[in-house]
Amino acid sequence: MKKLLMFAAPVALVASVAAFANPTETVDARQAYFKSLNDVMKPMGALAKSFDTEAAKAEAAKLEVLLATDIAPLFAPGTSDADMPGKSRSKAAIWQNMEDFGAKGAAFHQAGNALVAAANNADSKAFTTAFGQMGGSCKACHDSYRVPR
Ligand code: ASC
Repeated sequence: MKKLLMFAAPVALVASVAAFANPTETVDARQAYFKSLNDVMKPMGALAKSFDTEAAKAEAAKLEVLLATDIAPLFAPGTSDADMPGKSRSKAAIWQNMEDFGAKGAAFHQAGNALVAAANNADSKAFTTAFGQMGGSCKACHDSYRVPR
């Protein structure tokens, strides 16, 4: 649990996630969070190919909120695929490898922060590089810890 807190942003939490009433609510909130992340990553992918400063800044502002969200409560114990088959796609391996999971979360934050900074600096080259790192950090976690469809 302690390591999972590495997901938390070092600054004040803008949009902290409350504790959830039950495992179903937890998984629903988790899936909504990652859907929001995907909703930002899609336009950012387009911007990584064809940069536009204002659009990049607008997406970066959304990403910043997501990065400032403490997602530890979204990975409450009892919400793995083994606990909730057909509902959860989070492998039980997460809770057995919390240190590595936290390290992957930290890499995700580092890449995300670089992406936000590149957008705000109107640095298209850095933006493209950071977008690649960000996608890599998503994939690394999925490869180890997400049940394939
Ligand atoms: C995305 C998204 C992911 C990652 C992953 C990168 O935009 O929704 O899950 O990038 O595809 O490999």
